[in-house]
Amino acid sequence: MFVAAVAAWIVLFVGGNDIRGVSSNDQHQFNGLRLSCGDTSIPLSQVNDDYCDCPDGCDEPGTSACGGLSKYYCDNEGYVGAYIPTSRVHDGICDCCDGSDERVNVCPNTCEQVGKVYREKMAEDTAIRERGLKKKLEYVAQGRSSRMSEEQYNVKRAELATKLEQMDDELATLREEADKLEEHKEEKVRLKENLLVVKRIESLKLSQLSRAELEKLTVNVVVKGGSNSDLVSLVKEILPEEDVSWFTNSDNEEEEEGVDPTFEDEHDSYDEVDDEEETKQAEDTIKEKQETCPIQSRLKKIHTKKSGLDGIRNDLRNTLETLESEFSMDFGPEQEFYTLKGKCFKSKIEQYNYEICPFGKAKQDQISLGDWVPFENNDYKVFKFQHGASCWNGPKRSLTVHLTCGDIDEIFEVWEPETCTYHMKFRTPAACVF
Ligand code: MAN
Repeated sequence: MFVAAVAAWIVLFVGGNDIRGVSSNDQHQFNGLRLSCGDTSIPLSQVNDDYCDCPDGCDEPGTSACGGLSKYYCDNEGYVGAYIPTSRVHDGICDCCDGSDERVNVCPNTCEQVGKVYREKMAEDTAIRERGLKKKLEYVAQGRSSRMSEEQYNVKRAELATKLEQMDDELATLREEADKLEEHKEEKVRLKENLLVVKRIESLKLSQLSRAELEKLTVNVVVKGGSNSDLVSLVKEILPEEDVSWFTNSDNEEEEEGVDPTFEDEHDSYDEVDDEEETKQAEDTIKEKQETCPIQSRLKKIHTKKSGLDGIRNDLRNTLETLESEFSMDFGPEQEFYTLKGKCFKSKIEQYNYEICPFGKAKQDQISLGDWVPFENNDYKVFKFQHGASCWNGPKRSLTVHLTCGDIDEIFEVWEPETCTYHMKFRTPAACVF
């Protein structure tokens, strides 16, 4: 009798008392004579007596007396333990796979079967994770070998900058030379025009005019004044017909309109002048061409060279910009995301074709879901795309891609919790962690 009493005392005070609905980790809370209950305590005999004594329901973990206030723990041996609200205890519905939430013989124990499926899934997940981790090592190696060190970057950048400077100097020299040649060419044209004026004045044959004719001309000029052409018509009025032939020649008129004979074809405008004039003009033309052609051909060469250099300069500028932007990009702490740059991943989910290009753009069919946003706050669990196509009466489209570990790169879920705000799940070896 005494031995039995001592044994009961030991069970109560040392432990081993199995309170229904309490996990083995929490059984120690019931190892005294009394249970703390709000500001006071209750005797242990009032635990699970189907009467709710404590305001937080902690005295009834194995009955529904306190409703949903407390939680019932199912051991679910063979599967995984779980909590359910105590309101579901003894409600005739089997919530725990071990059936312990209902009275004896109400629910079958299905934990072995459920556990088998669960274990298979866990084993599969583990295998995927292991393959993913192995692949991640390749991604890391690829990223590390492809990314340049700061030192390499500085050398390359300096090289490109120097080449650009050289190119700029060369282009400036060419521009200067071209400007000088253009000036020279214009000067020649001016000289030619002046020469024509002189020739025209000579052709007026003023020296052959009589005193009376000169007086008449002077009076006319003073009275009527005017431009060169006015002067020409004044002279025409007093000169005999044959002396004004030079002015009426159509080729000369053409020259007066500003056509530059220097750059005309071989057969230009001197065909119809008289013999003497023709010979003189021809000689002039040859002389002029000899003088101006080198300028023209040099200018042509400069322009060809300049456009070639402009092309090279643009390529250099682009290479430098790409180098700078790529170097400043964050590809993850181990460069594990570098491999995904320049690649795109597509998946048809419901009626839409989704495409993401990490470090680039994202699309829903042809609609932009936004441009890449660099990783923020060292958080490498999401990709973000922003400033996509505007939503009708709403925001610009944006996408948040949640990354999970996988052995392949693949979009596998998309949802749109708010109109035009998209979420996606993407599995990738880059997101696997050791
Ligand atoms: C399109 C799609 C949808 C979006 C609506 C908003 O149909 O981009 O995802 O919700 O436009 O008008």
